[in-house]
Amino acid sequence: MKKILVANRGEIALRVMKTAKKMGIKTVAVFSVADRNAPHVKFADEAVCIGEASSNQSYLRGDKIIEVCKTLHVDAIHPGYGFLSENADFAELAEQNNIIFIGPKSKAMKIMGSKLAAKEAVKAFDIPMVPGLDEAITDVAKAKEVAKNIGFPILIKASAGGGGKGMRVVENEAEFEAQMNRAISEATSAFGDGSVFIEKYVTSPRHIEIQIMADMHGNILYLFERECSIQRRHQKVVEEAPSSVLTPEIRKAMGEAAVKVAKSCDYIGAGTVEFLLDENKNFYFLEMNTRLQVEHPVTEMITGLDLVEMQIRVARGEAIQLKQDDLQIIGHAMELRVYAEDPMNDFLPSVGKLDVYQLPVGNGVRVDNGFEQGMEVPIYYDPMLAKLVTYGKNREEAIQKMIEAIADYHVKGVSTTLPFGTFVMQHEAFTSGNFDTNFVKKYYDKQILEKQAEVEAEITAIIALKQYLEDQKIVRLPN
Ligand code: MV4
Repeated sequence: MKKILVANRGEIALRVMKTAKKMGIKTVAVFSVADRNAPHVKFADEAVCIGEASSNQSYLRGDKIIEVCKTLHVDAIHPGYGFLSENADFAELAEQNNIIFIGPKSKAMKIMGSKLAAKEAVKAFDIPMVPGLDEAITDVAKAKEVAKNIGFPILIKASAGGGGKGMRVVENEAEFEAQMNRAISEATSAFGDGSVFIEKYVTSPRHIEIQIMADMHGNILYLFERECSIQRRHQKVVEEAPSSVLTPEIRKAMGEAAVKVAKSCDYIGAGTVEFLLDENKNFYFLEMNTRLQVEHPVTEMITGLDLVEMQIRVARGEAIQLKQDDLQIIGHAMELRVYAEDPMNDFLPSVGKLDVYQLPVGNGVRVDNGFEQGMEVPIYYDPMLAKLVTYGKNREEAIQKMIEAIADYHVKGVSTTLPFGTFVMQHEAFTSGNFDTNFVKKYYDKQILEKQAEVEAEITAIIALKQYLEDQKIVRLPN
């Protein structure tokens, strides 16, 4: 494998190219007209413009990307996350053109892209699942009966869904039909597939996912968990590894269940198996994401592994040399997604120019970044600027480093989720580890950030005054 095309943009395109470069592999960037001067374009050995700004005309144009691969003699495509990363047809198209798709086979992508197909595939593997009906609702009366037997509240989910789309909570029998029809119409318009099914609604779960890595020789490892409960409307904001609630026994059970999920679809490469954990620490398989995830750095920090390097090696056909017992968790890692969004204004995208953009540096601080000072934040794509990752010997140290790194991260020109990160890191429910997926809804209020800003301004003023007085002393010394 001599040349890799990265079919993505922003921080993840850079992240992938850095590892390729380290491995002595040439890189090709593709870009839209909005990204002409983007860092991923400058970093790559070669770069090709593939279309207009909108994703539909650029980063989602699988046909154009394959053409670039053929013209530039590209050996493999890394899709990153989002865009074409979970598109089975694109993976197939690449293979048909003798280009390696760095990811699983399209068959695995197709199975896991459908929640109902995924449930069907794992059935034979004894994986714990939320009580429910594992087939699409066709008969409303029958579905109602099932819901009554499970007990309300129940959740109606879209089979093709993701990110909470087509999901509806039903509190009682009277609401059932109306909510079901909403879920069906939402799923139809969002995914072109109106299949929905029923599950018992777990009201205060933690969202914990297991990273797995599989090769073509039957080796499958689990690289432990990531805690992803701190999210806002299905958008993750803070992730960490390990989770503060898993015992070694539950970790092993979840890890082994994740490996079985991977086995059930002949998985190859990096994948993530999502679970819900209820108050009694029962875990349930939700779905599998067939890509490298945004939050993979926290796993890299606690395992010392480079997941992109492993993906590339596996895609080249190499066998994973590590055994499960070789792996251990060392330390604790925390990640904050730095979005160009305004936490004071309902997290609306905050576009504009990065008049000031200075990253924190230091021991245990990693920033996976895709922007530079002076750049405009384009309106066309996901507004994530960077991922701020900290690492410490324990959770307290990782949190403390995050608070300091946020203070050392200077952005002017757009609003960001950095102050929101400080709020999370200082909240008692977060520091104590006593939180679930309702954390943001339950505790966040923009007035808290307003207060936080006031306190910070006071502290800054006090520090400035102290410094001023110190300086006065120095000036006076010669007298
Ligand atoms: C659930 C659930 C409660 N009970 N399933 C949300 C997106 C999709 N990946 C699955 N999701 C959920 N499924 C049952 N049976 C609660 C959620 C959920 C959630 C899951 C993970 C992270 C954040 C979440 C926020 C709200 C709801």
